[in-house]
Amino acid sequence: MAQFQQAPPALKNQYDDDRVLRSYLARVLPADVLSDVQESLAEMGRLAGGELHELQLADRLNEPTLTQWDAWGNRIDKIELTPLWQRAERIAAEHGVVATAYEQRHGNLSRVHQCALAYLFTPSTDIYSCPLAMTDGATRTLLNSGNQALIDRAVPHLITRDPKEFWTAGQWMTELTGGSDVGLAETIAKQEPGSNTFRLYGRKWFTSAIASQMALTLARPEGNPPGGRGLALFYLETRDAHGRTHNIQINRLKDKLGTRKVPTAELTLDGTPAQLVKGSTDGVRNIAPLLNITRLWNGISAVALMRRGLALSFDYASKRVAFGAPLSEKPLHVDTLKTLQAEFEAAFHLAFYIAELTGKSETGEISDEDAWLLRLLTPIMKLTTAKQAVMVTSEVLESFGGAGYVEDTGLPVLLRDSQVLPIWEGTTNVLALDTLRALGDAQEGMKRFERAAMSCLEGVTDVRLVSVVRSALNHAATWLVKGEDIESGARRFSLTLGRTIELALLIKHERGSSSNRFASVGVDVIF
Ligand code: MFK
Repeated sequence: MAQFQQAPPALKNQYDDDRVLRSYLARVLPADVLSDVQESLAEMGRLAGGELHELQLADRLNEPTLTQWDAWGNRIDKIELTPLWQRAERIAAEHGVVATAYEQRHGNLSRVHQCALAYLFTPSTDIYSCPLAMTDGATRTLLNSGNQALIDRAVPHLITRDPKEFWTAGQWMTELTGGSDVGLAETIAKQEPGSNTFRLYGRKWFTSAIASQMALTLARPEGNPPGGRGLALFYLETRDAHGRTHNIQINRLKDKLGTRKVPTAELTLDGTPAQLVKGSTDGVRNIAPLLNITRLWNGISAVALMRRGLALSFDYASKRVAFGAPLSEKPLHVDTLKTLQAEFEAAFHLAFYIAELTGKSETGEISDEDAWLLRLLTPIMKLTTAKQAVMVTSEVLESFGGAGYVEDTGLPVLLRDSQVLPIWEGTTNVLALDTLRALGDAQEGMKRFERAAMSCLEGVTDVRLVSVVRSALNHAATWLVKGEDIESGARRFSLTLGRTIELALLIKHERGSSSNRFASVGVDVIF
């Protein structure tokens, strides 16, 4: 008896196949820069759609392990990464997924190039973007600190393309007392007499990617006052030349809903040697550059996971026949996918706009107004794209019917991994409050935001598009003027700003490029 066989979804070269990324790069990169970066992106797209994706499916059931004791009773706290992650680390180093931003072959556009690499790399590596994000953030933080000894010691490792020399960095902030409220941290730093070295004592409760060679962490030098200002930013190396930890006990790995390849640990620091990075106070302020870079990675990862889900779903729609025709010929199915595609495209343009502004900020080519906008839009982008990723990946699973709910299709991990995006690096509510702070004077800040959004529409003649943006801006501004219970409305307000600027950027892109396939869909579904 002939048996029905269902062809599974397949991936092509993930760069060649990505109309959104390609049309964006064609708009923002000068022709010579585009031609220079294309080979690296096509190669990453080939890996992501081929070798890495196959390895990801084969690696599905593997997880990192912690071995606390050796056979002879010695404490070793050894972490073993899965084969996918071991390969991902090598590829990340060789292809400069962090380094590209710092080599600056293309000035401020190097950040866009690097984010495009990260976007292609992320969805085939089960969130290897986590250690890379922290590595990138630590590099930026050390460079900004001006601490030349630490820069000379660590940065060459963080941005090398040689896998043997490559280090990743951890970011240890969260303690039992404070996840979001970092200022409550209890870790104490005791200075060694007659030395610049401190010893750290405390518990870190949620330390991602514990296999890193170094970490930036917060601790309170003895005698400092409570709160974030009394904390200081410290640099530490996790192990000695023999692989022994520097007085760090790894108590256990977290049993998480998703990001299961990420070895996230609970730690006890019991006299861990550490160096001050910048002054002996204001740790929260001094670690902020790291937060802003990892929030950018959060957004890039959000759009990358959306894109992966949609690439698989669009491919499957052409293969899956039901009720007499492929799903790609069913108007309701196509409408559903287009709606998701519009969400993804809007999120994509906001995330990459932050990459553009970050690049300008890093090379000192940013205007005061754009620096203000970067500070405001970073939390807005993070919170908006993270919510979109959870929604889109959930819908992607549904677009496969029951297959989307079955583990060995490799689909459920998309939703599980997306669910971390609104949580880590600041929850939606924490970032909404940060948005209010970054806005500054609310009325004046809103006017500046309006100017930024409306400048995207210059030359747009479609009154319907312009009026949708204008009415969303008026809605937000009117709510601010009322001044009622600002804090309780902060999430709705921030999401309104996020979706408004996304729409404005989507329109700007469609006006500036040859492709306008989804513009009209975008307006309908974004509002
Ligand atoms: C896929 C890739 C994603 C990456 C994966 C990485 C995995 C790592 C997982 C994690 O580590 S998750 C844990 C992440 N934790 C957070 O993101 C903390 C969330 N909480 C906040 O962001 C709070 O708003 C904050 C801790 C900053 C509040 O702390 P405080 O002690 O109340 O500080 P305060 O007074 O708000 O800010 C202190 C200074 O920092 C102020 O400047 P001044 O001293 O000049 O007044 C702030 O303006 C400044 N500041 C705070 N956030 C800033 C910032 N400056 C610039 N940018 C920011 N984002």
